[in-house]
This record gives sequence, structure tokens and C-alpha cells, in this order.
Amino acid sequence: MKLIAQISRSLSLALFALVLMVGSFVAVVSPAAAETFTVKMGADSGLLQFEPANVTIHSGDTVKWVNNKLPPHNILFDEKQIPGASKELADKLNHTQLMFSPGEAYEVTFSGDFPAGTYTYFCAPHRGAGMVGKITVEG
Ligand SMILES: [Cu+2]
Repeated sequence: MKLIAQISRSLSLALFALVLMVGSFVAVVSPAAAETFTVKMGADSGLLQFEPANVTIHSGDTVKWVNNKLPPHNILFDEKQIPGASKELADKLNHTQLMFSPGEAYEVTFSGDFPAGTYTYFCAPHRGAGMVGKITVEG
């Protein structure tokens, strides 16, 4: 009886080790989950800025702009300052309509359609005040 108990204990230990090994293998091999990065429109300090102004993401991640201070704001990408200088891509990214309500949000997922590189954008009413931002997409 004692022998059987010992065997079953070492068997369950081996099984546990196996589960751990397979589990860590899966964790290493599977790609990192896509993330969402929030950019405030209008800094908490009350400055006419995107906060953070520069965001670095990976392909597949989402950028979410949220109306914060001193609206209205919008999000316009200059086609000459995005990868490929593509007007079509700029049109896909742009949120031309002004956002007035606090908490109003706009999201873009930088999927495979968006090549790696730097995407520069601005808020039309506040561009002159320095409300300019950059999204850098890493492959
Ligand atoms: Cu603005």
C-alpha cells in the first residue's frame, strides 16, 4: 500500500512538472497580447497638448484618444507625415469632426494595413498652440 502511494505521488509530481513545462512554452511562443494606449486630448495641467504626445506601439495595438481638457479637439494626420504618404491611410485615421463632450473617445487599431513608421497628427483648432502628436508603430 505504501509503495502504491509513493508511486502515485511521484506520478502526480511528474505530471505537475509536465504541465509547468508545456505552460511556460506556450507563454513564450504566443505573441504578446495587443495593447490599448490612451492619449488624453488636453493635458491634465490645462495645456493644449496631447498627453502623452509621443506613443510607441506595436502593430496590432490600439490608440484611444479621450477628450480631457479644453475641448473641442480633433485628430488629423498629415498624409505627408505618415508612412507611404498615403492619402487613403490618412483618411482612414482622421477624426475630422470636432469632439466637444468630456470623455468622448476615438480609437484606431494599427492593424496590418498600417505599415511600421512614424505617424504625425495634430488637432486642427490647436495646432498653432502645439497640439501635435506622434504614433510610432514598430513592426
Ligand atoms: Cu485641440
